[in-house]
Amino acid sequence: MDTTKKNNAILAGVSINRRPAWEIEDSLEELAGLAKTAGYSITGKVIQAKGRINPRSFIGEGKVEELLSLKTGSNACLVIFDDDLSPAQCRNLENALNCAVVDRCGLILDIFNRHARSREAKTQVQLARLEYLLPRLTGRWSHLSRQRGGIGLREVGEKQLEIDRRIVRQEIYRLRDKLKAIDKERHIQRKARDEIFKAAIVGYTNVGKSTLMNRLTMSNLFVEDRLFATLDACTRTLKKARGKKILITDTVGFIDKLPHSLVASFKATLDEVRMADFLIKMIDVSHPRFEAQMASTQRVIGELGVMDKPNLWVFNKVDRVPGAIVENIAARFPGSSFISAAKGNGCEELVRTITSIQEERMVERELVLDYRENSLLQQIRRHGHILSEKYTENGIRVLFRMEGKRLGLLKKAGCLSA
Ligand SMILES: Nc1nc2c(ncn2[C@@H]2O[C@H](COP(=O)(O)OP(=O)(O)OP(=O)(O)O)[C@@H](O)[C@H]2O)c(=O)[nH]1
Ligand SMILES: [Mg+2]
Repeated sequence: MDTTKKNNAILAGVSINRRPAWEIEDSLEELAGLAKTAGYSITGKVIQAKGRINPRSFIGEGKVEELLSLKTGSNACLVIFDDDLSPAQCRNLENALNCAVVDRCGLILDIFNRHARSREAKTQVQLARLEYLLPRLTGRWSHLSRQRGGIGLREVGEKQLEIDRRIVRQEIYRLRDKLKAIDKERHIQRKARDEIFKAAIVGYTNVGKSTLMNRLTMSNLFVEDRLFATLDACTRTLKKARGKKILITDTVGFIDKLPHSLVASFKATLDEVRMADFLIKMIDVSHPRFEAQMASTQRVIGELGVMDKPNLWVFNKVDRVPGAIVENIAARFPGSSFISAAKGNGCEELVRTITSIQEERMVERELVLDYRENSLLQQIRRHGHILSEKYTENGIRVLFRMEGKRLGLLKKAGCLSA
């Protein structure tokens, strides 16, 4: 769906499984943030507090009536549901309300589509969108426009619809193949970096991940007060005074109810998180529900299967909250870091923490290297700390500290036994 125009929209939320009212209000507020990012003005909202889900129209008939009059009164062109709608529910609602209806997933896909920059992100988003749209292609608004190669709003007949579906399916296969090829390239790039300690910044969208990345790596990545500013994982070198090289990766933000198709197609990006040695779990401490952010972050980390990785909670935006509150939170989450990525508070300390975590992972080993194996000595220098170096009859006796994972380098060269 094309949402580039500034348009009026109405939000709709339902209390499923007796969720408390504040939870729905919060979720709708986040939905409003998403809608704003997508270029909409919110002109009203409807909440169905009780009752069962209507399989036909998701909300009850009375609520549909309420939505219709609100929509007409406020001149809205779109109704955005906070929960997943089935393709049939979406269709029925569109017919009843006589306007476009989209759910949270559809809206997120739309935002992702507009924020995608790299070839990889664009391919991932396009695939997720088509998978989302395929069961939703209807005569009322078929989304395919072959001329533009994109997706638009257009009325079509049944025959055209079948053709459209076929084209979408073919396109899905093509994009999957393309992603596989990109994934291969990535794999090769990652392998080259595999020997270097890598920390990934993860967390809810808009918490300040890219701001921290910019500070730590002196980069100039795009930062904005909007949801999903970053869609591409980006890896750079941590700039610091001493020690071994450390890489930092900025990642796409998390959000509750992220479309499954998106999670799947962002596999390559999220693989960066899986490959990391260490996770910086970032939270916006100034967010009224920062604890819900912590829970979401834990959940996604669990889903990615990286719960066991060494990690650190980093509470950002301390400049936005009174010191007493920060102290209170610090007492509740001992061992966490408190920073302002924008202002720089606590960032040097964070760098020291990351460095010491890298150093803690090092083990001590001794080796006697043949004088001809100069390149191995260089490898040890590059990836570890040499404690002593003695020139003996048999070769160079080196005592060094190196990360356990990197010892593979030397094992491969036959210098170290397992
Ligand atoms: N006051 C304050 N604002 C901050 C701080 N860190 C980041 N911000 C602001 O928060 C907003 C989001 O920052 P980003 O760095 O884009 O956040 P992100 O986590 O990368 O967001 P996504 O890429 O959209 O998931 C921007 O407006 C930043 O200027 C901070 O320490 N203090
Ligand atoms: Mg970002």
